[in-house]
Amino acid sequence: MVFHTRVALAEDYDLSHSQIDEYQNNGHILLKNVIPESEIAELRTAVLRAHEALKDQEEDFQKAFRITQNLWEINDVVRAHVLSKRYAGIAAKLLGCRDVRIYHDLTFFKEGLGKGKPTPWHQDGHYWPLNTDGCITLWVPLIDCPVDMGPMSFVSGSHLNKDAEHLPISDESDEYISKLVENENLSVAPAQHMNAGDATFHSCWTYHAAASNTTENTRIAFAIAYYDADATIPLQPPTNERRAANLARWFPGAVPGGPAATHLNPAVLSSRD
Ligand SMILES: O=C(O)CCC(=O)C(=O)O
Repeated sequence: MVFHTRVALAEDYDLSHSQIDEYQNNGHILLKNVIPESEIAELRTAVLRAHEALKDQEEDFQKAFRITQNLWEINDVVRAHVLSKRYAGIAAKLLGCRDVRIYHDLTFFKEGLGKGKPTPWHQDGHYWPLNTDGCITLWVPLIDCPVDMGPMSFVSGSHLNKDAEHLPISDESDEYISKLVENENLSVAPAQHMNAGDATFHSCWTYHAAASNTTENTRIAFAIAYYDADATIPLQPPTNERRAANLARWFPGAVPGGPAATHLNPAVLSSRD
């Protein structure tokens, strides 16, 4: 079974030049069938199991979603996906770098029946403690995700600024970005239906949000965050408490000015299988 998983996950994803341009211009893209269909059910089971095992570390973000992180450390199936050259190959091509490293993985459960509130507009860059803008997140629903389940919306081109860098995800970030969108007439790419296994990729600087989940089912989504494999740890101390916490958690032992490359951050494309 594990052998079968590795073969499917090693298959290259056929990414066109125009898709790479689209990502680089907009800071986000939706790609179909990123997870091979044959692998979705097994990954979903593994993610649910690993999430349960990490339940005592679950965090609830203002009722918008519940997360657990780094499932790949405790589950072999999740690890095979997180270290898959298929997904990392897409991330590296979109970023235009030779290889990517793992920042961390995470679940994003949004409750159904409207209990899962809207995800506020925010910029992930507030949280990333790295010396590079080459940061990208793959976000994939593990069940079909119609628009009323809360797939993400993005502001196209917003990855070219850091206007909301000072704000963590909150009502304040939502209000701040909503005003920017309105006042500057920014281009919002509305959420689109995603089948299980379709994935969005977004830059850590792209404004993004999601609506409430009004379906009967919990939205089960999984994400893998990658960055340019040659990134370093900034020389200056982290500029906010969340970056400081993430530096300690995801880069244990890394030193200011040194490579962002601890045992938790394998370079996926150059690793041996
Ligand atoms: O799942 C969500 O609603 C939000 C996800 C998100 O903010 C992210 O992947 O960066």
